[in-house]
Amino acid sequence: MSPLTNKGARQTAAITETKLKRLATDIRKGERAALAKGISIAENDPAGAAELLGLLGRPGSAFVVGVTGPPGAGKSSLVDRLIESYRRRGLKVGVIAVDPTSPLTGGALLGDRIRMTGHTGDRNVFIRSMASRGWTGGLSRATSQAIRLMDAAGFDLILLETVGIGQSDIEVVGVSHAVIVVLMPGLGDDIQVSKAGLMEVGDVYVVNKSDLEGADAMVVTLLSLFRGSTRSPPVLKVSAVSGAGVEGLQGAMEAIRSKFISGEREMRLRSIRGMIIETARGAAMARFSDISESRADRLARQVMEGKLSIESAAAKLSA
Ligand SMILES: Nc1nc2c(ncn2[C@@H]2O[C@H](COP(=O)(O)OP(=O)(O)OP(=O)(O)O)[C@@H](O)[C@H]2O)c(=O)[nH]1
Ligand SMILES: [Mg+2]
Repeated sequence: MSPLTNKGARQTAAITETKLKRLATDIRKGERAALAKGISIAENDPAGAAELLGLLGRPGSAFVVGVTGPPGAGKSSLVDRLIESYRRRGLKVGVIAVDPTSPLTGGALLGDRIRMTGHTGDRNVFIRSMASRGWTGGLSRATSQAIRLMDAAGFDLILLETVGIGQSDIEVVGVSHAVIVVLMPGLGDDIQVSKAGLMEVGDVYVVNKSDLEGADAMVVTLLSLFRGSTRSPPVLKVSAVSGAGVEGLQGAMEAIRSKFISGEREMRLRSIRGMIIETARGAAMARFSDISESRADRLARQVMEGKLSIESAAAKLSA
């Protein structure tokens, strides 16, 4: 049974309904400790999270921006810059940094924390790292729920950083209203960029590290890629380190945000659609992880003995 509908398990779980109600009230008041607790529930107790979100009701008005791109492109540094400029405009900013567990990007957790510590004393900035634990389905659901919790807590803008290495990492940003794809000079040929699906998801493309050689060439590569497509998203050159071009990026994002504020249906629908998909994906993955190893062993023996095909065994296992 899906953990999202497992009411029986709820009754025996640690968090009582009274506590969840109090938590929902505190989250709506914007209390940080309550929000942190709510996100932990989203990470560890899918049924509790579903109940909590049910208590919180209709979504608020947070504008959700996904920030994705290859490891080390400068996403966290740029997020840090964006926090600064949105704070100057008086917005309450939430950040979810998804920490990949891939050995390729090991140490990202520490990196994210270090690069965003400038805001630790600011009550209007809430930064949360979520470990992917190599389990994308669960991550998708928890991420999507964390966004809704921050939204309920009154954040105006939520930045969601994910590493765009694989399709599933990129799909996580499908819950956003707008997506910034962060690239950098010398990333290699266009095929590499388009293969990861990054060329489809971005509303704004950033060539970060413009202080380094090769930024112009990267911009030219991107523009030429879009010439063959039906879209022509902005391609901006930025240096998160020097701050050059950050205002331009901010301007491009504000143009998108003002469409969102004026009630652009498509953008809202896209995010809700993404959240439904990610939550369903999470539930499916959770169901899958319940699959018993011993059943798989039994099925393997039947396949070996020629009694069953791999396909029918897989169908039986996932039934
Ligand atoms: N020269 C230069 N270096 C930069 C710039 N922006 C970021 N960096 C450096 O690039 C490295 C990676 O930056 P991060 O912001 O951690 O990149 P990231 O994309 O968040 O990395 P992961 O989360 O690990 O994928 C750090 O050493 C930064 O200091 C830039 O504009 N110019
Ligand atoms: Mg990062």
